[in-house]
Amino acid sequence: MNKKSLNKRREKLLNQMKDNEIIILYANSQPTYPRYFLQDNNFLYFTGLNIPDAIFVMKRSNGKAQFVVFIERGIPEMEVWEGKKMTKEEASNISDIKTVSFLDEFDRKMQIYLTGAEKCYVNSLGGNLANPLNKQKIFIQKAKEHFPRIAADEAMKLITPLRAVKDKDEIKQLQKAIDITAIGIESIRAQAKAGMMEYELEAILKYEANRNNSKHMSFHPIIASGVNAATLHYHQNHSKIGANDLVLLDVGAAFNSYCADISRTFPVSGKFTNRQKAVYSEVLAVNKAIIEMVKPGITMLELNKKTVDLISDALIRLKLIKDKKDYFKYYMHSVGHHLGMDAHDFGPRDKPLEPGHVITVEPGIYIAKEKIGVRIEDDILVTKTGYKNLSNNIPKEINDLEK
Ligand SMILES: [Mn+2]
Repeated sequence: MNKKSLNKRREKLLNQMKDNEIIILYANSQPTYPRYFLQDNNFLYFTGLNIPDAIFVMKRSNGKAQFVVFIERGIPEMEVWEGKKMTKEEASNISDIKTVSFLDEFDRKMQIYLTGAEKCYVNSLGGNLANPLNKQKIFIQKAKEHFPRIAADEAMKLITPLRAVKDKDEIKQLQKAIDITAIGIESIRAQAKAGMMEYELEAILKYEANRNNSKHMSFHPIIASGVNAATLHYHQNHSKIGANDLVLLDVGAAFNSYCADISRTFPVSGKFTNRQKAVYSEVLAVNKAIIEMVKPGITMLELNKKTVDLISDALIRLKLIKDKKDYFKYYMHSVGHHLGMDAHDFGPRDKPLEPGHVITVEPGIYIAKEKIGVRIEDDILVTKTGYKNLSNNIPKEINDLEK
């Protein structure tokens, strides 16, 4: 991440805050075995630091920002096990934050920040009684005991509008993630054969992603053949692919924490049956019609309403329903979501889309009794005049999918 972007983001964040307000963003913790660390995207977005257990704090007073990032202190005896920790100088250099302190100084230094503060925004404050308290909530509890005047609020309120609008740098990284995913999908289509296990196709995707500069997936890939494609969040990927099956891929590689999210559906035999072709054509027509509608001013809710309308008509043509209101038996999700550092990124559903928003358009029809599930998903950038389909190069026309 370049320093200019990081500073711009922090400045925009500050502009959303009032005097005597603090925002505290926690990095994710180092997980125990198998030690697969993924950073908290809000922390990453404002600091550029991909290290566990750090904390970013920014306070606004007299219109000015005061900020610090706390990092783990390296313990020489642990180095042989864990390697070297990032130093203060390195952290400062990456984040362009001048004040870097060690975590063991957190309580003492926060005393200074909290004195006179009125409100404290924290990430991941959202409530779920089924979960244990996280570090954020424990901090707020303690802060309120010592400083009863302080109110607490969810930081996402301030962050969502910022993260929803992607800058040029972010679009580039998203495009890269999509292009890597395209290589994976192409390779899967070239190698898929009846009799293979779905997880073999998963292996091809992950191999191509890793080979092409993506360290991890955006989310656990869905590789669903036959009837499995009618289970929306099928993730086991453990069935044998049948000779006449359609294979539904809902997959994405991540690049520098930016997530692609693409769905394609193809016949493993290289030839659609008539019925599969009929269903596929209807979904493809909806996919294209909805993409055409994307422009500043329209809302995700409006796009979904139109999708329901178009799919209902299609379902009648396919003789699956007689009454339009029964559409939900074959189309149960909504047409898309914002996309960015999170595969389901932060962005408004009920407010107008703006240039710089990136959304998915992913209509589908799912007919379990016919072992057919079709979803076609593209990643769409909202531009000043309309849209740009970032996944335009990934084949979805019937001619291109048949061999
Ligand atoms: Mn999606």
